[in-house]
Amino acid sequence: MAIQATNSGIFTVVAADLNTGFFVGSGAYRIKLGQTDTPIVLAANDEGGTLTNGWNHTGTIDVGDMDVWSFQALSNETIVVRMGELVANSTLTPYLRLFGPNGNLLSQYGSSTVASEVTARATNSGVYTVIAADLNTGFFVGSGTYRIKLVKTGRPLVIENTDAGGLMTGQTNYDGSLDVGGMAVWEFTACKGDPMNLGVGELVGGSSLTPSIRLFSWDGSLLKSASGAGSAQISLVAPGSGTYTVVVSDVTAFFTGSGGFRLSVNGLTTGLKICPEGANTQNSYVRLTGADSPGFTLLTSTNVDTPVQLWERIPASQFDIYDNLNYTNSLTPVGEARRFFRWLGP
Ligand SMILES: [Ca+2]
Ligand SMILES: [Ca+2]
Ligand SMILES: [Ca+2]
Repeated sequence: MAIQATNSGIFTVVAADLNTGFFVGSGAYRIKLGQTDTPIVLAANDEGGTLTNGWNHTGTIDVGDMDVWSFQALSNETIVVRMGELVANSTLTPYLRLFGPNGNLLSQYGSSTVASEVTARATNSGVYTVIAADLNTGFFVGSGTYRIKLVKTGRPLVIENTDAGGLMTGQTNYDGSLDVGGMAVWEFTACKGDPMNLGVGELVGGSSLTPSIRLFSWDGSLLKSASGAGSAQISLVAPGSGTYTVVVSDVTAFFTGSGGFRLSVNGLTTGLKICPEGANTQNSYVRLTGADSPGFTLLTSTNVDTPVQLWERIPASQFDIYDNLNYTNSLTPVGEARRFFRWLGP
């Protein structure tokens, strides 16, 4: 059972038997509470806890079990969570529910026998809760092992060495493989006006994979998505300067597809970028984006010959939650019209 509390206080659960309505049954049982915005305490040999952005977690749903996972999200971030059974044709019907910090159910899916996806855009910052369970024919009789993965826009992204995804490095091709219910994620930085060309195609022609590509803006909004039986392409001009997120997944009906894929891009990269944002007679504007290198300090000066000790320091605290810093450079007095930036290593 699932309810949303209308009052604060002590709630009471009565667990009993209802065997054919005459209370003749008996037996040992397991009972578990999942509560939003509440620390998760795990029993031995159970699964749940913190979902790491980009990481594959695994668990087991025993009959009647549910695993409680949670993570922090910031307002406006887009959240995607996928779950897939690890053993093909297990009785598990993967069932996901996503709850917001205020306890509202934001998304749920349990209609596929093999995989599930829930997605939402955060309207509040706080702790989000995901309940992974079974919905086999509606009577919770299924069980099995599963994989679960969270992807959300915004950093950091943590990817296993054995998994595809992460920070784009300027390559044109990234190969990977999607198991049922899998998902791969990359990030890159771009300046407003930069061309962004992305394509995904199955590596084995005619595989069950229906490749899908989703591109999210630095502010968490979905910019564009595309899918196809064998391939899909996205082509657009960056509408702003910042960190972009790319999600590759399968969108076969009921998420039953799987297979190898190749993501092809126009040399997109991750890292600090200094993006011109225009000028008027008084000021020029730049946005610095992608400044997430730990221990590095960004320095600026209007005179490149100034000794490095005298350059103005821009601490990480001046960057916003998107790792962006909007910088206004006064064009007056004359001689201030140029501004230089440099990284200082740790
Ligand atoms: Ca479990
Ligand atoms: Ca199944
Ligand atoms: Ca296909």
